[in-house]
This record gives sequence, C-alpha cells and structure tokens, in this order.
Amino acid sequence: MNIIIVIPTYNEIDNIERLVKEVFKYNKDISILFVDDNSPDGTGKKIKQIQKTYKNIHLITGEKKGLGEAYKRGFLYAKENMKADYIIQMDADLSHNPKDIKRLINEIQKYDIVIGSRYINGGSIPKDWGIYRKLNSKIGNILTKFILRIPYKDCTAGFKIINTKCLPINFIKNIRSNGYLFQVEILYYFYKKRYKVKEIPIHFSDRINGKSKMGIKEALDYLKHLKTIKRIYQ
Ligand SMILES: Nc1nc2c(ncn2[C@@H]2O[C@H](COP(=O)(O)OP(=O)(O)O)[C@@H](O)[C@H]2O)c(=O)[nH]1
Ligand SMILES: [Mg+2]
Repeated sequence: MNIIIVIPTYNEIDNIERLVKEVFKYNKDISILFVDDNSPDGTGKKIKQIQKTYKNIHLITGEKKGLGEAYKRGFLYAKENMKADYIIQMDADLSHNPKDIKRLINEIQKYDIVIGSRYINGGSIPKDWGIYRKLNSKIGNILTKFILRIPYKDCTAGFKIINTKCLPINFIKNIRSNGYLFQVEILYYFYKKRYKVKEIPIHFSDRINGKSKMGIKEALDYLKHLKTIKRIYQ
C-alpha cells in the first residue's frame, strides 16, 4: 500500500522540521510530497536539507498560483510519478495532528474518502479562535451544505485520505477551484459519483508558527464560486 502525504507549503520554514519528525514518528511506511511555491522564507531550501536525513521526502516546486493549484500539481505527481494508492492531504502548520494519520488510514479500507472532521461529535476547533474565524468557518460550512445539498458536516476540511482510484487524472486536471473551494469541489464530486464518504472526528489546532493565508477576499470568492461548482457537476 503506497501512501503519499501531499503537503503544500508557502512560508512554513519554522514548521517543517517538527512536522516531518512527528509524521515519521507515528507512521513509518509513508512518503511525504511537499509542493512548495518558491516560498520567499526559504522553506524549499529547508526541505532539501531535511531530505538528507529522511529518505521518504519528495519536493516539487513551482510558481505561486494558490492552494488549489498547488494541490492539483501534488495530486498529479503523487498519482502519475509516485504511483500512490492513497493520497493524504494535510497542512504544513501542525494544525492537523500527525497522530491522526493512522486513524485515517485505518478507516480508508472501508471507504473511498475519509475526512478529518471538526464538526462531528468528538471533533473540535481551537477554543481561542476569534469570533470572525469561527463564524467564517461555521457559516461557510452551513451555506455549503445548504447550497449543494450534501450531508457532510465539515465540507472545507483540509485533512483527509483519498483512494486514488476515485481520482482520475482528467478529473484532477479539471478541478477549477482554489482555496477552501478546492476541498468542496472534491467532496461534491465524490457525492455525485456516490463514492463512500466517511467523516471521523479530529481536533483542529491553531497553527503553531507563521500566518494563515486565508482572509476576506477568499471568503467572498468562496460564495461566488459555490454555485459554479453545483452547475459543473449537475
Ligand atoms: N504551495 C502553496 N502552498 C500554499 C499556498 N497557500 C497556502 N499554502 C499552504 O497550504 C496549507 C494551508 O494554508 P493555511 O494558510 O494553513 O490555511 P488555513 O489553515 O486555512 O489557515 C499550508 O500548509 C500553507 O503553507 C500556495 O499558494 N501555494
Ligand atoms: Mg492551516
């Protein structure tokens, strides 16, 4: 079973080493594919340094075109070049606990996609998240469920495992969404294809170092494009 963790990075230099250590502490037979968009803080260089110590680390670099584009490049590379059976999607900022990777892997045997969900029983978001961030995430999820009429609780989750059999190359190439919508577009595709979707509870921690790149502009873009997704996969 070839499992690749795809991790997009942009200015995550202070998180990389700890992330890699923790991932390999809890998971031995796994590879990491970093997709770095030439981060100005030297994240790419740091990854190259760490590659000397750990053998299962891969790096592709490119021009910065947003999170969705980085994921697309990562998914294509993991599937075509690395022959991944399963792809795990995860942030670099340690808001997704590397300990939970095992739980995702255990569940995927019975499902096509398993989502680390903040909004089912047992899951949680950081207690100290500001009101704006909380509302942004919660309202975003409620609107998404309502507009797309899908039954999932956490539609924008960025921590999941996917069976690559359900991800044809052409589908990946044609994903149009960026930012949080990238997550929604994949989920909606799985829903429409009647693939087996499972949510398992996770605690989502606030990023340890660095800044989040999601703001007001992304939130507005999100609403605008939700309906487009609905139309495309109708
Ligand atoms: N390669 C690449 N990675 C990105 C880009 N934007 C964000 N990321 C990475 O994607 C992950 C999610 O972004 P983050 O800022 O943590 O979003 P948040 O968790 O929703 O606040 C992190 O690992 C970021 O470093 C981008 O344009 N290119
Ligand atoms: Mg994050």
